[in-house]
Amino acid sequence: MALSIESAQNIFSNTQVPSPIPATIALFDQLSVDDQLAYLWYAYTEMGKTITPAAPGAARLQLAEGLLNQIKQMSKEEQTQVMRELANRADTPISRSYGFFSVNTKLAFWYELGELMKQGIVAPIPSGYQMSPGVQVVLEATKKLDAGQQITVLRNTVVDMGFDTSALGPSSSKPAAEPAFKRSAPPVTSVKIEGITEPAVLGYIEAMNADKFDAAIALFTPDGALQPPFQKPIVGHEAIAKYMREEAQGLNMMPKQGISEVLPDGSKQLKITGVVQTPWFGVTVGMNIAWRFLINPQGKIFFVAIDMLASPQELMNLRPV
Ligand code: 45D
Repeated sequence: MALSIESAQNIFSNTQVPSPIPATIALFDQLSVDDQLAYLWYAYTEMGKTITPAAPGAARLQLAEGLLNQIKQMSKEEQTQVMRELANRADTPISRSYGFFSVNTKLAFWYELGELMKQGIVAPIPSGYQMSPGVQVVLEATKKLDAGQQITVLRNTVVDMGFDTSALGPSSSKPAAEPAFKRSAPPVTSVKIEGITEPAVLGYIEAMNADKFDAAIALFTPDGALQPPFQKPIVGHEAIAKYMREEAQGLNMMPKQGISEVLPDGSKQLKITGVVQTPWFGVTVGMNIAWRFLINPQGKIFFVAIDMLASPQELMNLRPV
């Protein structure tokens, strides 16, 4: 029987527990635009007391410089208006430009805007703003999340902002090459995962920990797919490679343990849990995640899903099927 992505998505479905991350984002989505901006400001500054993102490098900031310079020159009212348009995903020139940014450029843009707000150059919160009770509800929900989940909520809200350019096709201007993140620690070279000996899996982690995306891609079948957290599968070598260059650079992957089962057709399904660190926060934030692999009888990766775990208890949730 040929493998299908639809069936691969369901491997180990009995170990999937609803994540509090989409639930928190759903609460956020119900807020008015001004409340959303206020929530992000309070959540970000509150979080900043314990963890702060690393400053984006000059090369990455340069990609957002045009928009940032325009915003710096605006009046406080105009600045607030631009932020509202971004949060509203409005179809305006600035919101379109932002929509073409890569995930990391979007984060760098807001990082810098946050700095300008702290310096009083950009208005943090609309003048005359009155906080609605809903903001407090989302802030309380956010406090209950662990740090890895909190930064995921922030990241996903930022990624969703700006005009949705996906229907417009690629930007007319050439996409900017994605600057590399500096690695905080030397990559782990020999990967050991309790309960796992599958070469494709060990090779995948080893390659990813060295940003060797071509080596990682070579482990996939040509029709293979990678499903990032809360997203649809990305199918085929070219699409996966593009995604990895944009979003998987500088990650530290520390798988701990896993289970592996051979299926009647000779393919294998494996579930591995562990911790991933993003270059934005380095060793200060660990994200508890699971990888669910489907390996074909020839030892190639047909499918891998990356899931954010609902709680640290899920690190041990490695039941078969
Ligand atoms: O609106 O095996 C202000 C894959 C107020 C690859 C603000 C992976 C106003 C394959 C404060 C200014 C990648 C899938 C906003 C594995 C306002 C693979 C600013 C997994 C917005 C394992 C807010 C990788 C700011 C994972 C500046 C799970 C917010 C990676 C900044 C996860 C937030 C990475 C930042 C995460 C968040 C990174 C920098 C969750 C970064 C989060």
